[in-house]
Amino acid sequence: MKKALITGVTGQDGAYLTEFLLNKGYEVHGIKRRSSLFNTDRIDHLYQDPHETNVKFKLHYGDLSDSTNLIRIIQQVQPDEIYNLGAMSHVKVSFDTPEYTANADGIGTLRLLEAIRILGLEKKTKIYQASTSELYGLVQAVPQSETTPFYPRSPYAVAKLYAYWITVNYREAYGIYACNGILFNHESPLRGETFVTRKITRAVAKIALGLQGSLFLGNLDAQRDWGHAKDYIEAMYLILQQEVPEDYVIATGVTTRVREFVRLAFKEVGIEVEFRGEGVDEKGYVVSCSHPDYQLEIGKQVVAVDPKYFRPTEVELLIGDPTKSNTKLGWKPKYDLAMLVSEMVATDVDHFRKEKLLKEYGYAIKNQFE
Ligand code: NDP
Ligand code: GDR
Repeated sequence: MKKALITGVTGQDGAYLTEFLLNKGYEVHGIKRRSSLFNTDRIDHLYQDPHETNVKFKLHYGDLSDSTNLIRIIQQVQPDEIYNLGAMSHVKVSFDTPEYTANADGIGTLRLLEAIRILGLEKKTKIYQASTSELYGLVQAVPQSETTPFYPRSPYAVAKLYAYWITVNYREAYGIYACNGILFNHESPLRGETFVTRKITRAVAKIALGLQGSLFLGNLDAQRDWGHAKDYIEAMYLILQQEVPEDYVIATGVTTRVREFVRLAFKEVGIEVEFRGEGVDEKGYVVSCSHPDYQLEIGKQVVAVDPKYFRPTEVELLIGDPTKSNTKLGWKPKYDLAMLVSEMVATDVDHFRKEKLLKEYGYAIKNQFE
């Protein structure tokens, strides 16, 4: 039975990958951070009581900033595959916490690679590094492929650039099976609430149900190549099953503006939104409302720009070229953008419909930070 160790197991991708590997018969070990509140919501349905026999999913406390901890866990587990998904993954927040981001996202990867060396596991343990389309940053050429030059535009992307190259270097220097998956944006109902897609689908649900007035966003012009996380974690697995370790772009090859994602999401609940104005004055207005359950007034403003969400340096256009992963890995996404938006909106509507019921029957709900 193969053993996998996943850092970032409590995140969006960690949750989907854990389920996927358990279904493949793996024993899965995850590293979770200590937190003052429970942080295992996304993997609770996979939890197995450690007191039982034949437990296939085990959690270890740890942190990418602590090499003693990483060495100890890897020594105990002796994994066949490590998936390094742990990271401070929010681009905007990385401008506020640049040093921490460099430590966790950059040096954290080095710590794992060094642990493999220190423990003499170079020939046993394969490692997947969660690289990112943010490496391309300021547009050099499109679509972006494995050979497009990098030009990172945030402390997050610069930290991930270090992680990318240290992975390549340890592969070349020590013969470790170490690979980068250069993944373009991927989303799902499990996406963190402050990334733009989930922020939009949550707001659409709340606005339709009368729980929120307007949605405030930053750059509506940014273009992203959005896929579904379920498809992308399969690519991670495939990358570690090849004969020769290599780096791969994982993307759909289709790009969409933030503004269009907003329009599509509102359309899912029968609300047509039209954008008028320019720059910070651009706003989205309801032009029709056909769903019997949602009574939004025509002309109501539901979207506005708040410059506080602008980034000091922005990545304007991402569109990936997945030719290599399509041909070499045989990887093809099953979801398109329409299916992704539909699933995300439906899940959030369902969630907030329940919250509304609780609220109407006298249960006080505290609003979350957005
Ligand atoms: P999430 O933000 O959902 O999850 C990040 C995970 O990393 C969480 O489990 C988090 O723990 C954990 N983590 C954060 N800091 C540390 C630390 N110091 N030590 C150990 N664990 C830590 O990210 P995604 O699942 O979306 O992404 C997975 C990886 O892929 C990340 O590395 C991200 O940068 C990268 N990536 C993501 C893309 C995307 O579109 N989703 C695209 C390309 C790359 P906690 O739950 O406690 O916060
Ligand atoms: P990104 O994702 O920065 O691409 O990084 P995010 O969803 O945060 O932003 C996408 C684009 O939308 C614009 N935007 C806003 N973004 C947020 N978060 N909130 C807003 O209100 C808002 N308004 C407009 C952004 O400016 C940006 O252009 C994600 C993360 O998962 C990274 O970890 C990963 O490496 C990359 O995707 C690929």
